Amino acid sequence: MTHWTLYGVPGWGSTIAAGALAWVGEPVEFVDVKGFDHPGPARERLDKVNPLARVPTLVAPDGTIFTESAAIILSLGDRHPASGLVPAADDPRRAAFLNRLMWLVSVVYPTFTYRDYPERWAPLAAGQLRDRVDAFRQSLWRGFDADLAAGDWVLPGDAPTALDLYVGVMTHWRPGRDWFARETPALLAIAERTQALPALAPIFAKNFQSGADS
Ligand SMILES: N[C@@H](CCC(=O)N[C@@H](CS)C(=O)NCC(=O)O)C(=O)O
Repeated sequence: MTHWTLYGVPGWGSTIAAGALAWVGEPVEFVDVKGFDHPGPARERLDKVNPLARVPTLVAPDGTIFTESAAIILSLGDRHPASGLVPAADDPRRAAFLNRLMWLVSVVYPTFTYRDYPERWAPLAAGQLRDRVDAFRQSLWRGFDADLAAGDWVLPGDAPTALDLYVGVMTHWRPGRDWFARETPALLAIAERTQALPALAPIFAKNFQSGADS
């Protein structure tokens, strides 16, 4: 096998992996597992590769299975050090990159796990869980926006990194583009710059046709 295989759903977290693969120029076969979050054929298909049943799930040409977006980003960065996806070890932006990447996947991302399926976690208080997690996530995005230095990208300097890709994708999710435009305009401007990058524009166009936002 010479290509990567990405299991995902248009507009979901697999878009981060699809964007990173396009950024570094790796060929990929996309397997659409829409509906995997409920019992059925898509779930059975994904379970065979990733029993955690999450997207992105990415299978490397050597058969290695990635089930975490940050691992995908860092691994593609290792394979393509000149791509700019991940700042190199001696880049002064490296520490801030790692810190923000870990924050995105360990603090922001789980809010979707709990908010999108509140009945799994709090069947007797699903509405309350939804409201609290929505408010928490909004506070996270506001804090991120307030921390941004003036500039075109999340990190200082002229070049985008994978952090901009996360922002580009995640600002399509709740609380939605209108909220980001109103409350965190600097983040939204980064998202718009990112989705106009020539390597990424086709990925964003494919994943966020109307109705793909979650
Ligand atoms: N930590 C994982 C999170 C992946 C994740 O939660 N993906 C969501 C879709 S965007 C998912 O698969 N949700 C289904 C579920 O929680 O059942 C990552 O960074 O890749």
